[in-house]
Amino acid sequence: MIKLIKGGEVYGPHYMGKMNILIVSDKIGAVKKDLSVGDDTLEIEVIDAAGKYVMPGLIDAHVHIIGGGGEGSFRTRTPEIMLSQITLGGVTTVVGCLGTDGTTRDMKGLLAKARGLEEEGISTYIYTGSYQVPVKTITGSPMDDIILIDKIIGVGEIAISDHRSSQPTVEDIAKLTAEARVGGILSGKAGIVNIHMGDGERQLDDLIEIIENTEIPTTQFLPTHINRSIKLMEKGIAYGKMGGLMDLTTSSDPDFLEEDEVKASTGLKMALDAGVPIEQITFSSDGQGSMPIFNKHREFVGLGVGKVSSLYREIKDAVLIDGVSMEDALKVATSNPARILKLKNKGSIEVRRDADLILVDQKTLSIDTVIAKGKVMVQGGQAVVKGTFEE
Ligand code: FWO
Ligand code: ZN
Repeated sequence: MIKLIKGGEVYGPHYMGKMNILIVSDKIGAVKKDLSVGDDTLEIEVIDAAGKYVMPGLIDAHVHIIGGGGEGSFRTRTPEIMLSQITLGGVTTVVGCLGTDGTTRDMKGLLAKARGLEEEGISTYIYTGSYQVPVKTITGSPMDDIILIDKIIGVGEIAISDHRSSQPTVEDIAKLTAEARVGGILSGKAGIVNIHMGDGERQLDDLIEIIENTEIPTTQFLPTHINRSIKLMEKGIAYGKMGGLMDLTTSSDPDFLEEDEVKASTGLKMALDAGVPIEQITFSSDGQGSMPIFNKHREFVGLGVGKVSSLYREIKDAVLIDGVSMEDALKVATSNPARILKLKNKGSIEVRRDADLILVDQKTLSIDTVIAKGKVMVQGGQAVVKGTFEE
């Protein structure tokens, strides 16, 4: 019920120095240098954070929580995610989505899984839709889905510039984005449109055309997989410098690394060095999404599966390998997605925010403890809370 995290060095994600954190139920109750609780009859669980960094629990803004894939026919449909695959990666909030297959995977199943994961202890949201336009929804309208269904915060992942997209016109994209935007405005949500970027030549042109020719702001789009090729990474940086948001995918299966794919941690460094403001950059894992490889004739040749654990791995690599500051590396999966997706109680270590925290070893940066909504889910690097069917 009450926990005191003592002696940790806090990145909230801004560096706050040594602070003690009081957790009351599922919320952060206090963050203070010297924090002692007067009444010693109170049952307080003390967690020793000496030698640890304390950070906000990670937000993974693109996870195929009921599985995805199928691009190599039925046997390649990827498996649904289990709770500890999320928590062991330091992730305490996920946004679930559908992908290529919007037929055998549907919105009701996605919503049920999101509710299931919420019951198991983490925080979940979902995008309505899949790759396809018209958008496959629950109520029949993207706007109504966003207004009426609490967990739905936007539309996605809508595929463009990809041989698997439904080939939407610029007008199609503008109209669905207008629906998402007004749905968000009427429900206090982001109404974000998560755009799947393929490796086609048109790249971000459709989004740029909409931003230049309509009243829709750049912040309405969250284009992902920007680092899937060096060409798109460079275009993404130009898009970032005109104010666009850019989401880098952290899952890259070493066996199936596309020949010109840019590692997310490297892409982050490239974008920062090119002058893209850190606030416009996010990471997401594409967990349980398929990582299909097609040859130049667009024939399927192989398939990997995204992993949520890659999210923190790329944050760690950004710090240890690419020389990105800890604050900037953390922002891409904490305060930036929280702000962009309007997840009001998420993304930073502040009083009254949800008690989503991770403790990592200061020497190795490996994850030791994960707390979600005030409950210890991982301790000593082991999952102490498992999903319903995890042994
Ligand atoms: C990317 C999800 C892709 C699914 O282009 O979009 O296929 O439905 O599970 N994955 N299609 C992976 C690249 C970014 C490497 C998805 C996938
Ligand atoms: Zn995708």
